[in-house]
Amino acid sequence: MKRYATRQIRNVALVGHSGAGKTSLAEALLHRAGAIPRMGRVEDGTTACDFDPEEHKRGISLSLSVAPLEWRDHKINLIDTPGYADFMGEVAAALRIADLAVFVVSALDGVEVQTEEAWDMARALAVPRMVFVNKLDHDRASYDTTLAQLRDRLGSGIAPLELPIGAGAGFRGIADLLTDTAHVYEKGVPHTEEIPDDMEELEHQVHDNLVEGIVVADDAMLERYLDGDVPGVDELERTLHDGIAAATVFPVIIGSATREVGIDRLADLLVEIGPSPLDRPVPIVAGNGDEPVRTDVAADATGDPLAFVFKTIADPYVGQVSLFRVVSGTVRPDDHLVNSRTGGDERLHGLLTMRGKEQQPTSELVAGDIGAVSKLAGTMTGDTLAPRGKPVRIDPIEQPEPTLALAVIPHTQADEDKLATALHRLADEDPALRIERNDETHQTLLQGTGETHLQITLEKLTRKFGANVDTEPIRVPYRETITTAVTGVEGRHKKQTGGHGQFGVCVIDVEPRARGEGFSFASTVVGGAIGRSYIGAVQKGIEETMSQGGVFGYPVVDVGVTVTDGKEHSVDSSEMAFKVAGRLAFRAAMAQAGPVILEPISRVVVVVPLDSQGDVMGDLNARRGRVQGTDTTADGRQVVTALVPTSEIQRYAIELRSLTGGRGRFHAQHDHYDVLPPHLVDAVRREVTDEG
Ligand SMILES: Nc1nc2c(ncn2[C@@H]2O[C@H](COP(=O)(O)OP(=O)(O)O)[C@@H](O)[C@H]2O)c(=O)[nH]1
Ligand SMILES: [Mg+2]
Repeated sequence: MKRYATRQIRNVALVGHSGAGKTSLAEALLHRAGAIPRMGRVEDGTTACDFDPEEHKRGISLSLSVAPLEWRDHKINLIDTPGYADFMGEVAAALRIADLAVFVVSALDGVEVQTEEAWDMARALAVPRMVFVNKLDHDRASYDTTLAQLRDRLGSGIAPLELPIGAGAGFRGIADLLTDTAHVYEKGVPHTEEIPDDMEELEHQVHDNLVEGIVVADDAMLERYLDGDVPGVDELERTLHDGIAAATVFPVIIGSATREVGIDRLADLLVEIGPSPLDRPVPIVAGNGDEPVRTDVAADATGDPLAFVFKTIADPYVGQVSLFRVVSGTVRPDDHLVNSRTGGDERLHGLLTMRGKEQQPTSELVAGDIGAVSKLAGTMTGDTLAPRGKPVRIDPIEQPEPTLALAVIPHTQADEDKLATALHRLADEDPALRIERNDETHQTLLQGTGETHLQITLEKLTRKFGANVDTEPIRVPYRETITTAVTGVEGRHKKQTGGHGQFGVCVIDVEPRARGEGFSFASTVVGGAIGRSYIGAVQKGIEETMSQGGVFGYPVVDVGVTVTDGKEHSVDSSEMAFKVAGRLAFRAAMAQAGPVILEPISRVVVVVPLDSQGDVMGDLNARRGRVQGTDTTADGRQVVTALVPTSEIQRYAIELRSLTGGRGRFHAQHDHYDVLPPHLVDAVRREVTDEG
């Protein structure tokens, strides 16, 4: 590939709902530009951007991928992203390094949930945006409906630049509203014609829409327009250009990825009006710890080299590959930079450009360009590499909260040996994945953003690292306690087995303590009825019993114990005997002291559209939840806060998604422990194993 200056680079993220045609559009752009000899198909698993077996199996993209192409003396770095709800973290990463986001919207399905979600993310980051309405060759495609939805759901500034000529199978070209010309396609190649007569009226009408969409970006022009003064084409184009860069105007163009209609026009537009890295300085944090200074750094190829790692790929053979954007300066193979988070030195051994999974060595990458490097020593996604002595950071990428978890159990010892490393490597590659060991329930937990995410993780675990696991539901960390005080309970351990016997007697009082106060132990034994070390042994026996499980088989908490009396034998007593006596006394006392199971309660905050608030609150009630309050966000969504038993929301990620058509979000956090209602105790109690 030729060398390109920063101003000739375009970093373009393709985003939108799953199935809209992003990966196909990337393929069509690569094909039109001659970067690939023939068009692959998503269905056949032959596209440049979907390359993982897990992606082929499902026919959907699961992680972002980068594919560069050359068009009219420019280098366009396409960043294809997944559109599936579980993988929005990948979209967040792509939006952080793109200078323009092309929203691909299917003219068949319209504006879908994940498109709106990604639009909100792009708006929050002030990323310039445009829309490509795809699949216009489809029989059920409707441009009018789609355009109306774009206006309705994405807000002001939607500026349709084009109209389709022909519909469904008869879709054959594009009318350009700014220049009043028709472009008719044959096998992906366009020729220019007059606008068909029967379209003229419609064209006028949409042209007015276009002008309205553009003039909103410029207050003075909007005022003149409202006074009846319609701006000329030149003025419109200039305003359009400024409006795109300012992320206030969003041009809409049209086509068909699989039929390769409108692809050249998209590429032209990216080159002509797409912002270059020069237009988009990157916010950085400079300075050492105490007094961080926030500034912007320009994409200056002669400046200090700075690289931002936005993606890590774990390859079991090659090792780790880090994808980065050169924020400023120029990087070359064997350059030394420092990881600003760790302070560790990193040498950029081989410098690469990526196209999907293919890697090409490259001799330099200038400011604004995207590349990769393998085998960095200690760098993760979200890290910044900077020159030594100039620790500069770029804010890490915001990751979605894990909302669903499952527990994994290795098949064999060999699998167990591989598991920890494999999980660690997968978590390095996938910042949305969290691994946790729960010492209370003795489970290894995978936490992710949804069922598909966790499923994919398990497949990768086996495919990439050869670790085979079973899964099981998460065990709820129930506990137990007592509700009334009991006094004078005796624990007597007496055994005569041939020679040496075992003897120990203790008498205890127990009382409930407040939630969270834990265990307390005291002795009121007087007159040396039992020795000091035996009292210690009683305490040990009780503490062991509490952690092994009380009458229902769960750890016992929040109990106060007092030893009041006891008996010892000069020959047969031992610490062991008093430990056993302590256990027996505690078990007996607990059984009389109104034992209950405590269940964890989570504080759940659910954000949903107004029209599903009723359903969501009803559902929370059905889960034994107690709604604490409701609120409204700035954009009119409802925020419901509730306390819900943790056992009832283990799979809430899946259930909320179906309850709200994917429009609901939630966050759950452990809040406190509360008594499990008596009618549920039998379903929850565990076999108590007394190995007394
Ligand atoms: N008819 C038609 N189908 C398309 C078009 N673009 C993509 N598709 C199909 O839509 C499906 C989803 O496409 P894909 O590129 O994977 O969408 P993505 O999830 O947005 O990446 C695939 O079956 C494609 O063949 C198009 O322009 N017209
Ligand atoms: Mg895709």
